[in-house]
Amino acid sequence: MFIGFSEAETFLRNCRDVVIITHQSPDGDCIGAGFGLKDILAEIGIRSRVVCSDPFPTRYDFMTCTGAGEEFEPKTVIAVDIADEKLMGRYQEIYGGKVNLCIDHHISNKNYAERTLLRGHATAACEVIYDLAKYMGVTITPHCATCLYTGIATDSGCFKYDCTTPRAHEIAAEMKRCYDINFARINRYMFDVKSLGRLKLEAKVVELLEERLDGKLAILAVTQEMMEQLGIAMEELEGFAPLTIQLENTEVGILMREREDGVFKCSFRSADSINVSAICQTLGGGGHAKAAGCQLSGDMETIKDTLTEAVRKALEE
Ligand SMILES: [Mn+2]
Repeated sequence: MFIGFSEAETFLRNCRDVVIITHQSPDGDCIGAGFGLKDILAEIGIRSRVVCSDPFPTRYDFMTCTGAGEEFEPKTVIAVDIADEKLMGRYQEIYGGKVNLCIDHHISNKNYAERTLLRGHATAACEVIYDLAKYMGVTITPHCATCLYTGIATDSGCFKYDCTTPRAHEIAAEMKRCYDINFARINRYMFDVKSLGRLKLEAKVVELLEERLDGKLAILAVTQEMMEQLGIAMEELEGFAPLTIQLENTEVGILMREREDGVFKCSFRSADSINVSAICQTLGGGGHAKAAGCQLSGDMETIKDTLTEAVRKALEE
């Protein structure tokens, strides 16, 4: 059932002992939404704990520094930024079919929760949560503001992607006025700072950028073996996908990352008008029109051919 702010407020004010689930391969938005919501619940006297199937990458320490929360038997389950229960990873076994409230901004949301607060055109789950907190009149602490700002900044590619709403800019402006948030430091950490291994990997990976379909498709595939050779963790490849559409004339870019279990996580980016969410849906995935993903297992070259065929069809439409 889809609900509005009023029902979401009533629900939050009456819930207790909340577990907040963030999606696997956590990003700035789900971490910001999780820890921001934890602060908001604390303001209204409700304890909560943030969980994730994967560890939170260390570069998000400035958000996770408040701690995941104490141990308790949860009475309420809230999912943030999760369009599909599958994205809960190992927590799907525990909380699958038991999510009481989902707060999300993915138009592809599967409506799996008891109640879903969906703003399909919001930049980030953090934008929805900020507006909800404002609606509720809850005090937003500086840490909470930092979390929510980071989610909006990261999901909008630093206010660069099409998904960036006027509201996202307004929220950033409100935050600049009201809180002492170091936007420059956050964005430098989120977008510019890289390890030496990462810079070297970028150089190496650019060598591997492969043009297909007369240059309209660019594929970048990184195997586990390459990651091992460079001593780099899969999480450090976050943010690589946009690199694929820096190539001139490219319409669609795909970053393929091999997980430890051999499954390739494929992150699609659209340079302009091709809807990559629609392409990913034909491959069992989803996402946004300009940034989407799917997961495929099998031989790397076969997967590349499958992806190429799917993109070729989309280009012909
Ligand atoms: Mn998001």
